[in-house]
Amino acid sequence: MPHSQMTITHFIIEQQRRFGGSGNLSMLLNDVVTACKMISNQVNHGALVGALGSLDSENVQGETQKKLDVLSNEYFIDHTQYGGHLMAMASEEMDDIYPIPEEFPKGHYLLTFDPLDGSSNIDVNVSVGTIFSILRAPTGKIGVTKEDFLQPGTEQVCAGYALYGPSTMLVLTTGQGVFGFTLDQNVGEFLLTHPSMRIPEETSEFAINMSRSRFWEPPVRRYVEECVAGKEGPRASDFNMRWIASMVAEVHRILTRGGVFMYPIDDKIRDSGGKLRLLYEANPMSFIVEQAGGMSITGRERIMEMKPRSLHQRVPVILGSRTEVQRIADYHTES
Ligand code: P6P
Repeated sequence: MPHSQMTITHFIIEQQRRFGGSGNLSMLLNDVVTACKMISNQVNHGALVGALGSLDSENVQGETQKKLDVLSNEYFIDHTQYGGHLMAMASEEMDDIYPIPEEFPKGHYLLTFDPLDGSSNIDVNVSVGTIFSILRAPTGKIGVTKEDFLQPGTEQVCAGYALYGPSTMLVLTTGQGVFGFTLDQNVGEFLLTHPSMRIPEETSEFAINMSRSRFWEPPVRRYVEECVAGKEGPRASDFNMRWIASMVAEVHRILTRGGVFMYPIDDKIRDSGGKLRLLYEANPMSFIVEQAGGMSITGRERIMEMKPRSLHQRVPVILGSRTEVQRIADYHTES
């Protein structure tokens, strides 16, 4: 079957046959894909289904929850808890882990996810996304605890995101490259449209929230100022800037045309460790970026090698085109 018409279901089964596997991961992934389709449907209907706006509740991050945040979280639970492939899941929207209920069979995996990342954009109709990561569940023990989720990013079995933009796309890796699928709304299937995505090593585009510049550490300030100085500056080249305030959209742009995304540590968020969460934002995106030939660091270390200390731990994130991220790492070392 020509690649352009290969469904994600067909692709997942092919990957399973090529790299071995019992089929549990394939079936779990298919359940995740269904959850993303359900979220896409809600997001695409926006105000038509009364799902926009905020609730008067806050999530564990202390952020006001959007109706779609809660709905998306419920879709993930409803479509993945019954299949028998998971022992538990963890979400940005839930304080504690969610062990699979007694009435359902248990499986070999743990699932972490941010069901609707960038949801502050939802009411202004700007792209948002879902991020997910699959880890191996512990063996040889009864039950599952938070500690079982605290695995370094290098232990991830699979990572992916759905981007609800002009088209809905799903991008994933199982450690053998990065593959992109576009949702054919008429068929209701994701079709393989971007086999083997690679991040260009060089770039002239950076993404950072410039309104925080007064809080930045010297290496970040130096890097951004040199980019802004353009042809007349030390880089002797002009740079472009983007900031969508939706990590999934930023990462997808970088996967497509290169770039650097930075949410570094700064004086204002130093006490909380950063802005983005390690388990269900930084680690899955780092797995994808590294598999596409890019680099993902905190500024001082490789994100995927960090040993998580807590379920909702926040970390600084600097990721994207290898040459530029390496330059930023060098500036941190020099300072
Ligand atoms: P700021 C969205 O809330 C998010 O977690 C990421 O998707 C995004 O990159 C970042 O925060 C935006 O942060 O401070 O610009 O609103």
